[in-house]
Amino acid sequence: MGVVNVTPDSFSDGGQWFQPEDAVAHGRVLRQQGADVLDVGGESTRPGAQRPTQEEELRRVLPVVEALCAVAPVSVDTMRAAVAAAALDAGASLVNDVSGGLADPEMVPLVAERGVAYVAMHWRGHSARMQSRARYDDVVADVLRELGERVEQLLGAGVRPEHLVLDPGFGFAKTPEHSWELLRRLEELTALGHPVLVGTSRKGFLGAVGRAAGAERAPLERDVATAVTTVHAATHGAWGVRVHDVVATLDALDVAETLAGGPR
Ligand code: PMM
Repeated sequence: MGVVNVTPDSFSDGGQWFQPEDAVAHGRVLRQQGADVLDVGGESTRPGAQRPTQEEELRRVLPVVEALCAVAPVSVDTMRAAVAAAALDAGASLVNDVSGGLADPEMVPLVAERGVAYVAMHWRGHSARMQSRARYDDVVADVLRELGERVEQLLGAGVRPEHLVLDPGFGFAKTPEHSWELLRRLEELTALGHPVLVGTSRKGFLGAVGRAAGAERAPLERDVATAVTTVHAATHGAWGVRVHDVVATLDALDVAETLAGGPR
């Protein structure tokens, strides 16, 4: 899944693709590079971010979704049911909701009614205050339990089990140590019986590795570390990865597959 952020302030690529024409051009490049799905989002979820209005979010994502649907399957990265509905009307085929249906009570009924694929991410509140909620007894067990509650609500509302994808939400109400632990024990997350999406790309916990340990590597310099986590995800049960650098991702996966004796 290639990331297309139509935002002025995303931590990972803030502002680079804020103009619709730049976002569309970027999406086309990611598709040519091999992305299976393009994930279009208009709200930055970095810690402390302020939310755009619904009108502003629609203004950002709709033209980009419309244009990119012609070149690839598109998912819309939104917590708002009205934005998801408009994107589905414009041709999107998947809803990626970082709140797992908790931010907008209309989201779960919408997804059930439309019968579309839905990514439910583990979430404990909007970005402005999420890091104060990074408290767990056992992060993997707690995330599994809370995602299980989301699954129950979604299935109860009529979402078909085969349409559900789960995501542990790396960096969302998680300290770096929580994210590392979730990644280490990724296979436990498949216990709920749904495909698992992994979104580690350029996240903060990858900013303090190698010679940057103790310092902070800039988000754009985290693609090598991301590629390593991608190979780990692919070999530990993940269904998909949400990434900014599609070339590095596919190269890393190709190397891992070849080393494991797969086809060349
Ligand atoms: N992370 C971000 C945005 N959307 N969606 C899912 N399903 N999983 C994630 O981990 C996730 C997401 C924030 O990262 P960005 O600013 O690079 O888009």
